[in-house]
Amino acid sequence: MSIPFISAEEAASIIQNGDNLGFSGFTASGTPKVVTVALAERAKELHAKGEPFKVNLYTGASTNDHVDGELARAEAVGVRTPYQGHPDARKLANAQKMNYFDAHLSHVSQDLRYGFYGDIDVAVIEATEMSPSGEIILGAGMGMTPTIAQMAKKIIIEYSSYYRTSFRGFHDNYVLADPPHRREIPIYKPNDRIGSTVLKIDPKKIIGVVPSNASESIKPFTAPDEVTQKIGDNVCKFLAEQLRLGKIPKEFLPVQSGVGNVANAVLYGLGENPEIPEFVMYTEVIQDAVMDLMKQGKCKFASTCALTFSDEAMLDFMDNIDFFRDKILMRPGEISNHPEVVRRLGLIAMNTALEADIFGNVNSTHVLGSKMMNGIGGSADFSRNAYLSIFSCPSIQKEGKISTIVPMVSHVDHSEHSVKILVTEQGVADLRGKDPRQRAECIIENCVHPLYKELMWDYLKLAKGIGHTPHTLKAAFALHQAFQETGDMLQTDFAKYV
Ligand code: 0RQ
Repeated sequence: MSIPFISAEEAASIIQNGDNLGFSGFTASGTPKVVTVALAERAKELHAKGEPFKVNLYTGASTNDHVDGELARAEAVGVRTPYQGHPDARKLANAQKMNYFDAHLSHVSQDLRYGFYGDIDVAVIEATEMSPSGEIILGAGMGMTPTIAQMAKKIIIEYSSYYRTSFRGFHDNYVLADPPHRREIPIYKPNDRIGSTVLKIDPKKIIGVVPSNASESIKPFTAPDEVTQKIGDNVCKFLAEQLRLGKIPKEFLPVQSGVGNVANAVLYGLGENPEIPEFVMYTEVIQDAVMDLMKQGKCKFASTCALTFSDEAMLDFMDNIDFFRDKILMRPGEISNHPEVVRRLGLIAMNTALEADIFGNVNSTHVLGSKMMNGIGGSADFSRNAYLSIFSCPSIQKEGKISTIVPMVSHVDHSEHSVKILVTEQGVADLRGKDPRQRAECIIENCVHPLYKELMWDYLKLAKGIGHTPHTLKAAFALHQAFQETGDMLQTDFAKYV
């Protein structure tokens, strides 16, 4: 059967108000780039005529300006899940103009298949190769694509000519059977392939193919500054020490790393530290640093859900694609982040906190308890199940007006039970085997910025002797309140609470 080429506008015209849409990709990589722009235009035209038009977006993780940016600016988003990182989408979520709910990335595919969120009316999937029988080679990110392709009633393919070399062989398409029929996931080493290189789609569901030539538009990360460099050094020194002590096996363990500048600095640090042996990764995103580490021979293999390379690094990747063919496997987020595999492989998981409290609870998502930043992403999929879970952040933000270490976090994403090691540029707090009071002393001593140390000790004195986890509730958010009232946490006055 022949599948017609259609324009982005024609594709957008089949999407109805209230539809549930599933998009390919993970982070910006592999997401649609042209149909969503036409859809945002359509929404604006309908809104101008006074007609309602909103769609519900189900994606692998964050997207790009072509998806979250365009549709947020058109105020055309109803429900949105699971992770977004675009300033315009964030604005909409915080203004309560879209129904954003945050979810663990490993959960969303199965929750969709369980029927928790209804049907997928239309899927938009980026392909780099395609056969008339519906066999697809995906692009630089997998996300939830195998599940949405299976569930969608109608499918639009964005056929990308941007990828000038074949991506065949990088993907591991696999959909889990659902309970009560699920079996173990047969991944025993990060490079075990369990699925198919091609995604098979029922061609009867494909309503058209839209040509696209857009890049992922990912900017390179800024080079590590003094603070991120110090955090990276602290993590690497700690891991080297754990190896020496035999608390990490001498072969080392697979590494998972979040996104951002700190994550990049840690990875470069691993590359430079002669005590860290060659390693492999089992992770959800790989960024530019991993490409460099592969070229140096330090990182031997990476299982990931996406290649979140800057445009510049992606061109380099395509020029050297044969070098990377046996070193990278892309899997659906449900598999790259699956707790079963994370626990079995024994990952060293490294993720980022917005704030942490002196007892080891971590907030990765909400500023001052209510303003959504990006979402939990895959951080909890990994940290709860890792061999060793490390959280890091700078000890202060906004020129010292914010301490990222506080008496009580204003929102909890990772509880004290999932956080084994906390790292700032000040040092490392090893929380393993410590009771809450001991954890508080360890964190204040090692991680809190000198500007805030005395305040933290004052809080602990105020709460002394109160129960197992010493808190005095009237003062637990004193730093946050001082920031809201004066714009500076250093204005906290615990004398008020005595
Ligand atoms: O503000 O943007 O105005 O400069 O927050 O902070 O230090 O630049 O950190 O970019 O690495 O992001 C947790 C958000 C960190 C990210 C988070 C302000 C700060 C700055 C950003 P500006 P930084 P990063 C893999 C795993 C959750 C998901 C996850 C994240 C801005 O890492 O989304 O880990 N993680 N997924 O000034 C007020 C505080 C603050 C604060 C920072 N305590 N209070 N503002 N800021 N701390 C990815 C996926 O799952 C796909």
